[in-house]
Amino acid sequence: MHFFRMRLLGALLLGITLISAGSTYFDVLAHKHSMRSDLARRTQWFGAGLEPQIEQQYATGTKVDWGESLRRLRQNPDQPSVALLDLDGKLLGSAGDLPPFEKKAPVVVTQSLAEGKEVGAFVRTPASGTNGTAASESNRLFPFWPATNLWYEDAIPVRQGGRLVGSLLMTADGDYIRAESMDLWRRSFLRIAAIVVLVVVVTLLMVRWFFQQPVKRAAEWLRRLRRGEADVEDGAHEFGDLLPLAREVSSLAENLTQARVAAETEARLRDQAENQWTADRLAVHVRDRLGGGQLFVVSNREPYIHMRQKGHSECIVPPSGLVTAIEPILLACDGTWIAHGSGSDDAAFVDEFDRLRVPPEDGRYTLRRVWLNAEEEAGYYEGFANEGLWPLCHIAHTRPIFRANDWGYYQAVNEKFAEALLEEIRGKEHPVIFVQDYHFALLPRLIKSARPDARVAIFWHIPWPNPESFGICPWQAELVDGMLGADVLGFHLQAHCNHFLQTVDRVLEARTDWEHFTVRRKGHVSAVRPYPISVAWDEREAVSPGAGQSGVVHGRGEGMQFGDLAILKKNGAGQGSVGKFMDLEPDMLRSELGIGGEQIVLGVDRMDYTKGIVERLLAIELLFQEHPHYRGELTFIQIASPSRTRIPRYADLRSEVEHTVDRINDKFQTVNWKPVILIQRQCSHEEVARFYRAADICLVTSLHDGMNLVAKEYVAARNDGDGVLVLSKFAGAAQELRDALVVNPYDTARVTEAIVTGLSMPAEERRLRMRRMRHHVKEHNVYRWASRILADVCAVRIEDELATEPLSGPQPVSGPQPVSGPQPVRREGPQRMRA
Ligand code: ADQ
Repeated sequence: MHFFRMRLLGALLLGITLISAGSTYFDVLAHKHSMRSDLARRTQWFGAGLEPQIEQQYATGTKVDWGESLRRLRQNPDQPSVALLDLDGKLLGSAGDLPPFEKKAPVVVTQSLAEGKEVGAFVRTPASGTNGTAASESNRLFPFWPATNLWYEDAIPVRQGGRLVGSLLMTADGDYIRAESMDLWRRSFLRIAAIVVLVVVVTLLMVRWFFQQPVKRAAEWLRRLRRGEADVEDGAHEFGDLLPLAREVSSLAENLTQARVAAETEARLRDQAENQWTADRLAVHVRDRLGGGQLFVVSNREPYIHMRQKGHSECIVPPSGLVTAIEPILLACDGTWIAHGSGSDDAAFVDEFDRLRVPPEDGRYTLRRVWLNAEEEAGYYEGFANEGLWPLCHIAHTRPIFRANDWGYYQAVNEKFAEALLEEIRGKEHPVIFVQDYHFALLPRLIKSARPDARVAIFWHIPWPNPESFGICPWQAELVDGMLGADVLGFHLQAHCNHFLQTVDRVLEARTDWEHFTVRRKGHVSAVRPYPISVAWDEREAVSPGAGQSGVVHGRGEGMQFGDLAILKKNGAGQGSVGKFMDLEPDMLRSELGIGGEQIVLGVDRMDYTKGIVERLLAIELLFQEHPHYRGELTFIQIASPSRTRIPRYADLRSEVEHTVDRINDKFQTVNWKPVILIQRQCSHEEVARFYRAADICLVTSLHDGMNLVAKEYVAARNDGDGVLVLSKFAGAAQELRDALVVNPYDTARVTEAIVTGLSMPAEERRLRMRRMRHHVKEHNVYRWASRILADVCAVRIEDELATEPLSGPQPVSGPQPVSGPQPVRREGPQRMRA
């Protein structure tokens, strides 16, 4: 820094001095020139006035005392000195001080006589003392230069009757010109010195304020960051005005922090020989498996939604488990995510191919938006998917509605997505395609028929019912055939895989292999496997149900499914910021909500009839009825985000829930206590996490659920090792979280009993159960889920299949291999096949 300052100062001094000296030099030159012209002009005028009078005196023919005559004519001592010389240069007379020229006439005189016209010039003579002031002045400044005097000499030829008779010489002292020039230099020097000092001081201060101090602070921050003592977010303001640099360095630092956390995690995992998956490990794993291939994800919901709100655009991240699991892979492999562009401002952010790079602040993979009109959305999404397939697959006693019109839209939208996907994979060799959920049952077949070289997986996020139930669907054969276009079909549970194979057996001409859990149809083999989904596990041991990205809003949109709920609150906690909320005391939450009771029972769901919200409320009502000592002591909080509000069944559910809550509150509430608090909105990650940490019991009473992420999120959030989970036996999660209090949600008395058991459970048992559940969720997190399904689809031997196509007649069964994960339950008896 010292060296930098010295160089800066040197450059400033040199630059300012050179510029100022140069400009002063030209000023002085101009001034000198004007003074010289002025002196010459004055002398010439004076001579021009004298010349006629001299010639007049010559004309008289009398002898004239030229010395006396010139003294008379000169009158004023300030006027130039004057001399008259004859044709030989001999002095005839003079007035005033003259430069010494006894031996030789001045050059101007000789020249004027030779040419017969007036001649003037500046001359220097050795300092004579006649004009000592200016000469000594210059000597003082430049003592090594010989002292001289400056004169202006002007010679005018004198004629008598046209004949040249002599020369009139005028000499003017010019030393004052040099003195004034010197004075100008001296004043300029002082001015230059003042400017230099001022500029240097200002520059040094600016360097100090705007550069040196921010750099010093930033360096200190980087040092602390390196030692792990500072946060990445602190960095931006340490840089002061060097903001663009701050952004780059902050993102570099963030990457470094992540790399360090990943390295530490890996080291710890190696040390503990644990089988824990992280986002980084998943990214590396999938990149290896993909080789040169590219990954394409298709889902109805997009990972970034642009919404127009209050006149400005906002980017929302739905913090779904899907985004958490899939995004690290796309970030690492630069793949493409194809989804419905559902945001009100989505169109404003895409290029001419409907693509944009995301995350918005650091585009690392492509989001391709597919546009749907209102009829398509109503028919495909609300109609066929959510009024038809959703109740069809959930045994929750809501009648599925199948309309031919909706089916038409469902087919059309699947074709639309297939077209978009085919456009994206054009020219790409062996692309890997990962299709999400029941919105796209037809997509795998559509893709595979056009691009047999593509590897396709589909994951079905909801249950697959038994074949009798599925048989209600008039288009069951088309749906199952569409799905069998995939190489890998994933469900949460083995039971769902079994149901799917049974359905295939019933509805299609296909060969099912119950030993390897594969289906061969039209020469193509599909593997059917369970991949129980999970939640992200943050190494800092906080809940992180969604991936965090700075600069965007983390939330979920109204009516979204599978964690697709819109939280329109800024600064949602990413994985890095969760820690800040861990300090918030449950007591604070109680006082914020005005909760009178000591204990909290919690429910978190989309407002969906499959989640058993009314059944849960009935159990709470029974609790207060049968166990009055909980009145005033316990509060039940239900967070229910509005979902699919345009569908009548959902509107009915909402009013049923509200009436039930009102009834319970009317029955039991007191002045200081409200038994049930119903929060009907979407909450941010950190809000949900706070509720999870404050709840003594989390109630998950789904009537039927593929997995249920709330159960796992609750466990992941309880980094204090406490809390009790009451879990429906009809939720997929019950297969894994054996230490929950498992209940039948239809059995109200048993649910109430489980709540009482949970509330009175000894702390030791609570902690033991929670420890076991946390261990399971940690090891079976969402990264492991994604790694398994993608590893399996990448391992599919497409080449073998392509080589043997087209097939005719029944073929021997051989599944794609190798396929990881637990082997399916083997059925007793001979292998069942259906040709
Ligand atoms: P869903 O039925 O939508 O998805 P579920 O597993 O119940 O999903 O998870 C719901 C998610 O939404 C959780 O992440 C939860 O935190 C969040 N959530 C719920 N209410 C919220 C609120 N008010 N505010 C903020 N967040 C809220 C489908 C299947 C499930 C399966 C998932 C994943 O129905 O069985 O587990 O997909 O495959």
